[in-house]
Amino acid sequence: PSTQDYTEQTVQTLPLYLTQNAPAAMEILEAVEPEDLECVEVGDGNLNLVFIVTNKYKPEKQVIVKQSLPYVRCVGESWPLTLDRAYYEYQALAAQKAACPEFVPSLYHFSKPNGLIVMEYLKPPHIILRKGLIQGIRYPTMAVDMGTFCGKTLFLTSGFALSTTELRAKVEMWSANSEMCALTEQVVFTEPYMEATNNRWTSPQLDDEKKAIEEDIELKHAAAHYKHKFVGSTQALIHADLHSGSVMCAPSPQATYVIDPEFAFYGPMGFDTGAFVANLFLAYVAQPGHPHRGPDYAEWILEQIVTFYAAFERQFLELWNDPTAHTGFVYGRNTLHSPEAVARAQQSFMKDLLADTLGFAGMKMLRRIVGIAHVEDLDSIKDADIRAQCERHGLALAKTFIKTAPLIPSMDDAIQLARSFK
Ligand code: ADP
Ligand code: SR1
Ligand code: MG
Ligand code: MG
Ligand code: MG
Repeated sequence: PSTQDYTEQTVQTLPLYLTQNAPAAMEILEAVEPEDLECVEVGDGNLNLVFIVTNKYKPEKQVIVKQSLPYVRCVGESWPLTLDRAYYEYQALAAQKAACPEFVPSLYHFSKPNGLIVMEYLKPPHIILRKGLIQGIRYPTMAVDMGTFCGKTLFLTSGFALSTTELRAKVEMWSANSEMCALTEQVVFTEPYMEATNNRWTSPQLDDEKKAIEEDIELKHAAAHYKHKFVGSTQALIHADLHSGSVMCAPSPQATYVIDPEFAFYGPMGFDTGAFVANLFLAYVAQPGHPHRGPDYAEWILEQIVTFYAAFERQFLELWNDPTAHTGFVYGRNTLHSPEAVARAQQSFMKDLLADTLGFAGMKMLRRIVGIAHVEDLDSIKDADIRAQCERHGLALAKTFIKTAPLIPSMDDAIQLARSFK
């Protein structure tokens, strides 16, 4: 949409906007007029505005309003960014809800010109997973839930479930989210490996580490391979920003929701599994900066990485083994039907996917330490020497993943590497 038809909402304007434009949201709110509504802005992400809207007279009746700004929020108007990201977020939430309804919030309203989505409010005790990990919360089913989410959304939107014609139509539609892909290409795959004004790192402690990245030909070669794969692979509809700030959890009873898929497009499956694993590894390497939690919590995080990946593989293979789900052309059942042929195909596909997961995980870890956008797990460590030590650990692990992912036989071996690099 052009910015002409766009009105940036405020806590003052939003009640009238909803009353005039969003009947389904008003129904959820059980509200009839603007005066019934109260709004607060709570956005803490890098890109957008987020409001909680409450019915003053029925305070349990609440919704979330998320609105794109015509620029990158954490940078300002100097970095314009398409309002269309709200359209792709809305479409991706709908597609993910269809594939995995249990872990995706409900949608109530969408306006393309305003880049505005109204969705289910995930109330306290739901909090952002990253914040929960910083507090030292142990979530009993989060890792399995996230494995299930990735298994279902990646399998069911891919050529394992779709015909070639269907897949190409989806690829065409989602390819138009290219401005968001370009942002990722810039801040994840390119700038961290060169001198760029957007980059930042703990300085002077990591100055030598940053220079070494720029001069490491083997690392830059491997990074170029993953960038090529990010741009050229069209395996599945991926979330494409699946860090621990895109997950909301409640501890007990445990609940898990995935939010914020505005970067979604048809890309490599391993970019999602890798992003999630990367953010757990970052939480792990940050543990010496949060000593009050004790060493057990660091081990708990590593266990979650293995549990997540096992649940992902289990869910993915369960769908592959189900003829009502495996209806697509990839390893089509008409040609590959003997149990030996299927076992071989599954083994080889899952081996490649593990390598992609670890390679992309390395890319996502490295960018969070020397690129533009960091993670609170590390940034909240006040002592710069301790923080730099944690970040060195993260960089060593990231570089090993980027350079040698195909040589790491299992996720158990990957967490063993994380332990051994201390
Ligand atoms: P951004 O794209 O700017 O990163 P997010 O979608 O991640 O925006 O939302 C920013 C914050 O708003 C989240 O970290 C969370 O605190 C809050 N939020 C977003 N969606 C919801 C929701 N459905 N329920 C509750 N809080 C939400
Ligand atoms: C300007 S970079 C901002 C980052 O925040 C988003 O959530 C994505 O991770 C993006 O890379
Ligand atoms: Mg976010
Ligand atoms: Mg976002
Ligand atoms: Mg990341």
